[in-house]
Amino acid sequence: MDIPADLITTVHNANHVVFLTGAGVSAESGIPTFRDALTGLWANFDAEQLASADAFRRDRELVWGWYEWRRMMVMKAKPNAAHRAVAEISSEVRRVDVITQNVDDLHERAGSQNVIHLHGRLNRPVCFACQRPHELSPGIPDEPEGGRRLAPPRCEYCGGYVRPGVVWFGEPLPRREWNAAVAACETCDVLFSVGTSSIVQPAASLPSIAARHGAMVVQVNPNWTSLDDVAAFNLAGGAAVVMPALFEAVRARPR
Ligand code: BV8
Ligand code: ZN
Repeated sequence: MDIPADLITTVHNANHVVFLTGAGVSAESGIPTFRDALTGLWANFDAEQLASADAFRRDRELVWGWYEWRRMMVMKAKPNAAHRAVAEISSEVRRVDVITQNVDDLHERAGSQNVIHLHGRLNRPVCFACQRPHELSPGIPDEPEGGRRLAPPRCEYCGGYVRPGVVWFGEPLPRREWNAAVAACETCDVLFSVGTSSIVQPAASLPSIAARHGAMVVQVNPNWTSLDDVAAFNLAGGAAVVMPALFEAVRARPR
């Protein structure tokens, strides 16, 4: 994959790089992208119908089953070359922030530190009633095959139902994570938007915030998104191919 020379120079000279990632960065780990994660029982739902508090109130076993199925897939998956390249580039750039919309832990397992999770995490469930964290039993419980309903656990403090620790549609993003993401975008030299359809707000507004503060915006996505018009470079390829190629090119530059 050819990386434009002036992009390599910009990254090589950058003091602060931000990676904003979406489901596409985990695609090559075998995790279906957000809009593809609807198979089996869920084939006739659209994501926004399942990823909401109303859906959980309407049918908590359907929703809990969907998230447990996704969590099992993540536990069985491995970080791919894109996650690893994002982690490794930290040794070449003074400051790197990883801001993810993903609810998996593949960036952490690839070695990235202090990952900012805008939309929560699959492995951090909380009580729907009192919001206290709930400890999941370790290991991969029996495989809820794609499409099984599962009864969510009960909160040990108040008896409420446990819900996935993710931000659902219509719910506000966690304030600390959102503020940290905006602050990083206001001072970075380069923002890479990797594997996101750039549809979900307010996450999709981050690249424009970075561009308004003078950052170069680079998109990595095999498909067109509305960000194509904002990005200085559109690297049309899979993240697991493009990101390692970028990292190699930057590392090959003499210091
Ligand atoms: C809020 C956690 C307010 C759950 C998620 C109308 C206009 C504008 C906004 C709205 C509107 N109506 C409603 C809204 C707001 C709404 C929204 O944005 N809706 C969208 C659908 C228009 N947003 C919200 O509700 C947010 N909250 O606004 O609150 C508020 C304020 C105060 C008080 C109360 C309320 C909350 C949004 C968070 C929702 N939760 N996730 C879960 O995961 O189940 S979002 C969900 O979508 C995932 O996090 C996912 O990451 C995210 C975005 O999807 P992508 O990551 O982009 O994944 P997708 O499948 O879409 O795309 C994959 C991309 O990868 C594709 O482009 C593909 O080409 C590419 N790709 C594929 N393979 C590869 C690849 N790229 C690289 N390499 C590859 N190999
Ligand atoms: Zn509780």
